[in-house]
Amino acid sequence: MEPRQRDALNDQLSPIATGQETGRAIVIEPWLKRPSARGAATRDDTRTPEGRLDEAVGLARAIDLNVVDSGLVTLNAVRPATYIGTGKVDEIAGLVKSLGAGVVVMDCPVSPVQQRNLEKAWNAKVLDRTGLILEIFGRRARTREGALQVEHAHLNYQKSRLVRSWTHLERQRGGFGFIGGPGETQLETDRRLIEERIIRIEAELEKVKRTRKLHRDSRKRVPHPIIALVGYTNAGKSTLFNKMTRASVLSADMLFATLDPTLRAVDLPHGNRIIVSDTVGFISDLPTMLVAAFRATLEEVIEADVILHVRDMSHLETGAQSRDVVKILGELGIDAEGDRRLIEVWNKIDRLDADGRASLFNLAERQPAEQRPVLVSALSGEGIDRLNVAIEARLAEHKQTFDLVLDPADGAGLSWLYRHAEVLSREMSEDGRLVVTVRADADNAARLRAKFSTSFNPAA
Ligand SMILES: Nc1nc2c(ncn2[C@@H]2O[C@H](COP(=O)(O)OP(=O)(O)OP(=O)(O)O)[C@@H](O)[C@H]2O)c(=O)[nH]1
Ligand SMILES: [Mg+2]
Repeated sequence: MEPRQRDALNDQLSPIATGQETGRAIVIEPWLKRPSARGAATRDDTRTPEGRLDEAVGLARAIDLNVVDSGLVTLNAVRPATYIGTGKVDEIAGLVKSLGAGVVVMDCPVSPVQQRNLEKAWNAKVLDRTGLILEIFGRRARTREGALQVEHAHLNYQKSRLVRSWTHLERQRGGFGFIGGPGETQLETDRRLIEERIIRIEAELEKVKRTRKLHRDSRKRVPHPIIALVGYTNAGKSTLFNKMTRASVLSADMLFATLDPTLRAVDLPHGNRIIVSDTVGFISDLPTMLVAAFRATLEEVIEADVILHVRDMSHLETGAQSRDVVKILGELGIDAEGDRRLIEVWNKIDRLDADGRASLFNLAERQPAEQRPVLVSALSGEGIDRLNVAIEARLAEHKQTFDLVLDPADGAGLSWLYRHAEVLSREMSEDGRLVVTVRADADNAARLRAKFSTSFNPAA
C-alpha cells in the first residue's frame, strides 16, 4: 500500500487498519448463473461479469490495494455460510496463502456470518462491496462535512453488522478502533458507543447543513444559476468542470476521485454568469447509507438550475451506468426523464473511431430537441461551445424577455437592469430614446415589471 496521508477518522474507521501488510488483495466477482437469483433490482443484466470484475478491481485500486489476483466465481445459488461453494473457498485459501494476500474483496453483499466464516477460512480480511465503497469515501473526504457524512454512513454500516461472533478476527487483526474487547459486554458497550457517536455526528451535521443552506441562500440572492455535474464515477465530470471553468480540480483515472463538492463561477459567451458545481460520482449498488449521508452535499444538485448528466460514451457499459445514475437521481427526488433541467452530456467522443462518432451523432440528432444530448470531449474541449449554447438555452427557458424604452438620462435604471437582468441589446431610437431588450429570471422579472411599469415598449 502506498504511503498516504490518512486522517484520524480513517485510522479509527478503516477496516484495513493494519495498513502495510494488508496491501495485497485478491478480488473475487461472484456471478450467479440465474439472473433471477441475482435480483433484478440490484444487479443490471446488461452488465457483463467481466465488466463488473473490472470495476471491482478499480475500486480496490482506489484504496491503493495491490491487486495480486482477481477472478470470477460462477455459482448457482448463494451459500448461506460462505456465499461461494466450499471447493472455491478452499481454492481461494490456497491462493491467499501462496500470494501472501491480506485482503479478499468480495464484490457482493456479504453477511456478517459469511464474512466471519470466510475470514476464518482464508485468514485474511474480507471486504464486501459496500465496505469497500465506504472505505474509499473515508479516504477521499477532505472537508469536515464530507468526513462527517462518511463516518455517519460507516457507523451505520458497522452497527448493522455488529454481531458477537464477528469480533474475534477484529481482535486478532486489530481492526476497527472501537471493536475488540472480549465477550458480549464489550459488544454492548461498542453498540452503545456507536449509537452515541451517531447522535453526536447527526447534531454536527445538522449544524453544517444550516451553514450550507445559509451559503446557498446568499448565493440565491446573487442570482447566478447553478449548473450541477452528475454522473457515474470516472465519467469525466471533473475534467469537464476544469475545461468549463479553467480550474484544476483533481481529475484522475481513478474511481471516486472527487468527493467533496467544488463550486466555481464561469461567464458564458452571452454574458450569463453561472456557477458550476462538481461533486461525487455515482456507482451501481451505491450503499443506501451513503446516498442518505450525502443528501446534504447533493442538495446542490437537487436545487440546481441545470443538471448536466455526464456520460462516458466510450465505456462498454455506458447504458447500464446511465441507468444507475438515473436511479440514484430518482432517490434524490429528481425524475431524469421528465425534469427539464437535465441535459445529457455524451463525453469522451475523442475515444471513438469515425464510425462510432458518426452513429453517436446520428443517435443524438434523432432525439427530440428538448432531450437532445450534447456530444463533447472534456479532454480536448471539442463540443464545449455547443454545451455552453445548450446551457444558455435551457436557462433562458425559465426567463422572460422584455423590451423597454428608457430615458437616456436614466443611468440608475439602466444600471439596475445590468445588475438584475441580461441586457441582450441596447440602441438609440430615432427620437433619442434608449431601447433595450433584457432577459430576467422569474424573481427579477416581477421586480422589473413593477419598477419599469411605464417603460414597456409599445412597439414591441
Ligand atoms: N479520452 C478522454 N478521456 C477523458 C475525457 N474526460 C475525462 N477523461 C478521463 O477520464 C478519467 C476520469 O475523469 P474525471 O474527470 O476524474 O472523472 P470524474 O467523473 O470526475 O470521476 P470521479 O470524480 O471519480 O467520480 C481521467 O483519466 C480523465 O482524463 C474525455 O473527454 N476523453
Ligand atoms: Mg471527479
